[in-house]
Amino acid sequence: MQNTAAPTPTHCPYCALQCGMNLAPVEGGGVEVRERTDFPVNRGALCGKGRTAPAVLDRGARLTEPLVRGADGELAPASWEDALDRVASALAGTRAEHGADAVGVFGGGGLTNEKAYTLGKFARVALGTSQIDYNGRFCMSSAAAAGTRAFGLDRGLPFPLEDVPRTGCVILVGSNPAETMPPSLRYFTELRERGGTLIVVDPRRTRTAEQADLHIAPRPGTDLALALGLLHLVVAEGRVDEEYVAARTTGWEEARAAAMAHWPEYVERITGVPVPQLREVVRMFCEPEAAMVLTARGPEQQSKGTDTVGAWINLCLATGRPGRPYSGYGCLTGQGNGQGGREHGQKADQLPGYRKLDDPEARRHVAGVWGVDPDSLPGPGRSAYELLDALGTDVRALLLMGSNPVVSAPRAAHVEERIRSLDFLAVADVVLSETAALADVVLPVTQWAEETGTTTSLEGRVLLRRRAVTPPDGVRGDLYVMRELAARLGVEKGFSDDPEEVFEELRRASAGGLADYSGITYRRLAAENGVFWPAPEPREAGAAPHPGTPRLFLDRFAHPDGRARFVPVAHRASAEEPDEEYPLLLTTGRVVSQYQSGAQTRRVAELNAAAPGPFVELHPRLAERLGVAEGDRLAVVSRRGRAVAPARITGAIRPDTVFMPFHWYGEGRVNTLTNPALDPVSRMPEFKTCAVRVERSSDAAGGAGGAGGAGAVSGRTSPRP
Ligand SMILES: Nc1nc2c(c(=O)[nH]1)N[C@H]1C(S)=C(S)[C@@H](COP(=O)(O)OP(=O)(O)OC[C@H]3O[C@@H](n4cnc5c(=O)[nH]c(N)nc54)[C@H](O)[C@@H]3O)O[C@H]1N2
Ligand SMILES: Nc1nc2c(c(=O)[nH]1)N[C@H]1C(S)=C(S)[C@@H](COP(=O)(O)OP(=O)(O)OC[C@H]3O[C@@H](n4cnc5c(=O)[nH]c(N)nc54)[C@H](O)[C@@H]3O)O[C@H]1N2
Ligand code: SF4
Ligand SMILES: [Mo]
Repeated sequence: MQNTAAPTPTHCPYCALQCGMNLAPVEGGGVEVRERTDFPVNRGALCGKGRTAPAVLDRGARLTEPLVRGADGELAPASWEDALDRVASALAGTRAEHGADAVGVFGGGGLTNEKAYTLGKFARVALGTSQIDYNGRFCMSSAAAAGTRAFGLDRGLPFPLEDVPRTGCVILVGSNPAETMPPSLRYFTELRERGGTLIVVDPRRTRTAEQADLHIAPRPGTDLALALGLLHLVVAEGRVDEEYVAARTTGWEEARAAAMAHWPEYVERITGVPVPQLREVVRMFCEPEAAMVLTARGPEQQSKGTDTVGAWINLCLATGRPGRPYSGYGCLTGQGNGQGGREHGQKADQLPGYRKLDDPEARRHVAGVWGVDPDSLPGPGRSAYELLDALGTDVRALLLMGSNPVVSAPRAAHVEERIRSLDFLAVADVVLSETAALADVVLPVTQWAEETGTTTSLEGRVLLRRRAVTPPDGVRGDLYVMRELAARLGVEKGFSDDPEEVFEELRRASAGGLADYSGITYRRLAAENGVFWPAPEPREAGAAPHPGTPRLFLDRFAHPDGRARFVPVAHRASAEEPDEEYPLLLTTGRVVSQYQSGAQTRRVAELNAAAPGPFVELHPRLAERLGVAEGDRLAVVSRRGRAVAPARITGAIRPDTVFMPFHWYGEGRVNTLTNPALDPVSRMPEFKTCAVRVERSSDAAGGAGGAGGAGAVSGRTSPRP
């Protein structure tokens, strides 16, 4: 296919909002972004990342040929045949010597549904390994676990964003859409214009919090106590919706008893939020007919993230919100395909259609679609951090597709050391990320505008991305990589590099599952601007297609009895609390002009100019106590290591807390500091809370001034023994 004259309607490569955009060919090759107004979610608006996304298509920014590490220890160009042979023989060799579970696979929530589905199948069928997980574990896994527990089903938003302006009150918990999904802000602006109120819960007064009617700034890691204190007040003030609780839920008595143990004064001591503010939140949330709680990574990336989200869901259930019009609980999923990426089998415990790998009926169904014996499918594997932690010991070879863990994983220096100790690492990526630079083989793959595929947005809306430009010679697709590797591992059938063919198989594999896509086709997606799952195929031939399900739970929840479940939860401390040696709390997050590990956005000049490097946000009182001035180089030290970046002094943060964004490698890598303490249910690491001390960095040799490495690191300089 050549560049066509008409612009191609598609979606942004980055976040879960999946803004619609048009790509128009430009003279001399390539494409530029044009406004696309027919997609209702963003109605043409884009943030800077979406606007500049074509820059990463340029040859200069990306990989255009396979790289293989030679005897001299350096990565050097190779043919596709040689690169694929080398990967297949290394994976097969490891499997023969150490067993199938010595081969690991690590995926990403940015991969299309077709890729994520194929990666899960590749691990279980072509490699026969149980050792697969993905970066979504670091993202929304706590909300997913809590949603499944309470409602029997996890779809981030159980209603479309267009419902937000029609509700009476939104509590945004640990979410900063002004930086992380700017075009979505209009929904909150419109809410307020219509007379609704916005409450933001964030230890920092963010650009989002500045727009709120009420900003609550708890200590990081205390949202669980906060939600319990609010529920306590709801009960004490007689605001429970008894009729709803009786008709639509189970477990209220235990959850009520647990909340009553959390007195407002006790909650004030834990969270730092004054009791009158707690009362104000309860009033604003309970008075309107309709209200919502939306969470994002702030409360979720905690070693108690599942219970924390559970506590917010309990508050919603007690006040009769979920399953009522313009009401309920939702999670703002993060990555481009963060929703679909967690439904179709790249997760350690999962089969397509949001099925469970340990469910015999699910195994039978999916094995039937795959044409394999159900008993040949391995069982559940390790979660993402546990998998990374096992590299070089139990897991000796790794295929990585769609993640850059050397920057983004918790306790990253340790993870980097584990990755370096592998017998063999293959990375498929569009750029030479810091992790790809450590690989034995790097496979350069096509990206969003160069290929067709589906993503599922934060609303649960399945969308079609369309190919708009011809990829450079020397680049192949992820589906091609998996097909070719499977063939070299002796599995000739069942792997296609045609995305529509893969989607047709995914439809059958998902049929009857919670995330049922069987009634969705490429043709429908092209015509309908997306379809909300579940959308099962009608049983009778010739029947009208299922319209999709924008709003869930209106009649029943997804548990067998149709009721939502309260889960009794109680406050507990974070895995690491401040002490004399590490007296401050560190929390982490994002800035608008960089995306995730920065692998893509640090290669875009305009974005780099806007956000050139890491920084440490701290309160003026703390700065004064430490004798720190704006721009001073600071060392932030935790039990796991030390990161250096310039000071940014602001009254917008709590004096007991410092904040760093996580988009950079090098001395400013904040994940050198973060704590891999895991939530017992979701296995989410505690990215948002750990204990640190802050010092002026006396290390004058640093030189880089906190820029933190704009490009990729060089790989190992000597071959592995
Ligand atoms: N520009 C940009 N946009 C992105 C991304 C990106 O990297 N860059 N990534 C995408 C992805 S994958 C994701 S997951 C989303 C994430 O989207 P968000 O969740 O909005 O992003 P974060 O900045 O990680 O965290 C949100 C807020 O949580 C606050 N917070 C920290 N600790 C706590 C706490 O203990 N309690 C509470 N209540 N709040 C706390 C932080 O101060 C921060 O303002 O963004 C998506 N969009
Ligand atoms: N301290 C701290 N750490 C965090 C977080 C935090 O809030 N604080 N947030 C966590 C969260 S929510 C997330 S989602 C993770 C994200 O962290 P990562 O998993 O590192 O995410 P990305 O930087 O998006 O990495 C994606 C990689 O895949 C490549 N890529 C993009 N598209 C494709 C494709 O189609 N195929 C292939 N093969 N490669 C592709 C990109 O170039 C990039 O190198 O970080 C987590 N880490
Ligand atoms: S908000 Fe997200 S989807 Fe929209 S343009 Fe920005 S990065 Fe892309
Ligand atoms: Mo994420």
